[in-house]
Amino acid sequence: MLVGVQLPGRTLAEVEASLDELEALLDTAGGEVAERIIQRREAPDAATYIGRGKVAELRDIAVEVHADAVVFDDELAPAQQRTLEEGIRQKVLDRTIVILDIFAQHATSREGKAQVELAQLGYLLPRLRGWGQALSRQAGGQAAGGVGIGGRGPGETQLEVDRRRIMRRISKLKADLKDFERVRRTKALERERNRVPTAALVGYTNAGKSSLLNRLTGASVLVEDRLFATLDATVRRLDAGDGRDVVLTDTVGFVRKLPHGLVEAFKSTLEESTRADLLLHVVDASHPEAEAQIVAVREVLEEIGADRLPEQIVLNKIDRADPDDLAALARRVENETGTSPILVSAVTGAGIEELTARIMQRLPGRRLKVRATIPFSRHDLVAAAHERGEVHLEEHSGEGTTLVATVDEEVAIDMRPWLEDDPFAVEPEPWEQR
Ligand SMILES: Nc1nc2c(ncn2[C@@H]2O[C@H](COP(=O)(O)OP(=O)(O)OP(=O)(O)O)[C@@H](O)[C@H]2O)c(=O)[nH]1
Ligand SMILES: [Mg+2]
Repeated sequence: MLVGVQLPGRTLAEVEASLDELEALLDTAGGEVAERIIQRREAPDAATYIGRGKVAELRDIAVEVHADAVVFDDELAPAQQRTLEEGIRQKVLDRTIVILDIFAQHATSREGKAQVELAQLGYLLPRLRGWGQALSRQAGGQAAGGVGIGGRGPGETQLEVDRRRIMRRISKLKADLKDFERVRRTKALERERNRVPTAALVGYTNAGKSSLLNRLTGASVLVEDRLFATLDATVRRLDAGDGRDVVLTDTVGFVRKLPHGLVEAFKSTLEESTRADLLLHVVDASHPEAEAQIVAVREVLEEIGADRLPEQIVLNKIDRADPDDLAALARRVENETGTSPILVSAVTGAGIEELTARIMQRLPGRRLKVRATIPFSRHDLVAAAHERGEVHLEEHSGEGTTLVATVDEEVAIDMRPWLEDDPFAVEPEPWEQR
């Protein structure tokens, strides 16, 4: 049974859309929805979130529809969850635990698993108190009755042991994640040194990021009509056919009310996108909530410090979007960002060439080390080397100007006829072998 609360400033449609999404999340996690309840409130109730009167009502409805869990659309405070569980006499869950559960099911890499476990333990720790307090309350009663011994009830002792064990585990996970991060940093530095421009696919979960990566690079990343199919970062080379070298990354999708603990835990994976030269913000243009999803994605980008990067909106799934809605969406995006969105379908391949062209157009070129003797008739290339590169050595002779320089790739391409060796030969990068 799903429960949403409509607070002032939120329309019923917004609450319904959020519950639709919670239903999709639940479906992905392996649950089935029997009933949904929406309660209007001026503010969440501190003790019960939905209000005391509503709790008894929920208990009756839960029995009636045979619900074995009641799922709230917002993260509940630990005390609220406990009070609700006592009042409804059913398992009480919230959006956060459902998302954590999906992440736990989908994590495959060691890093992904460690990240999810860290977020889960962070969620669990303040909620341990629940049964611990109930038990120590009993023991406390005994102690107050004059027994003296056992003032620390067994519940509390056990709770302390559990808590300490969890804290140790959290420290271990954090240390492990630091190691993973170091490896990731090294790889990123390597790319930086080689100046390979990178575009990162970002966007709402299920928008089609992995499908686009596959389309653009011939990769075979798992694509599924499930939320959070991708949890790990994948890096692939994009061949635009002009000899330039560009890298594309795919990573975990975002969702509204993404638990903060998860963002924290996944920070290093998510930061993969903050190092990109261009964000390809993929949007499911056939989704009725497309614009709200754009906003939600930007909120997470801001949280990870990626909101200042150049952004290219990619409206995907145009094969199943309503043409009028699509045109209106594209217009609004263009007005707001000042850049026209690219319209594509990862399934039919429509618009993919335009997308590749736009990526190449908006990415800075690679820099290459060149050695060449340029004839005087092409002195413009020497000037370009100064303007768009660094000249290490310049000598004039009867033949022309001999240069050793590090220049933008386009300049190197123009110099091709006079280059002494081939700076375009590219060794496969170690990170490509993943
Ligand atoms: N009709 C249509 N379906 C698409 C298109 N692109 C992707 N899909 C479908 O949308 C679903 C999600 O695609 P993914 O590529 O896994 O999406 P994602 O953004 O990587 O999702 P997560 O990794 O779960 O965040 C799959 O069922 C795809 O087949 C498209 O252009 N048209
Ligand atoms: Mg994916």
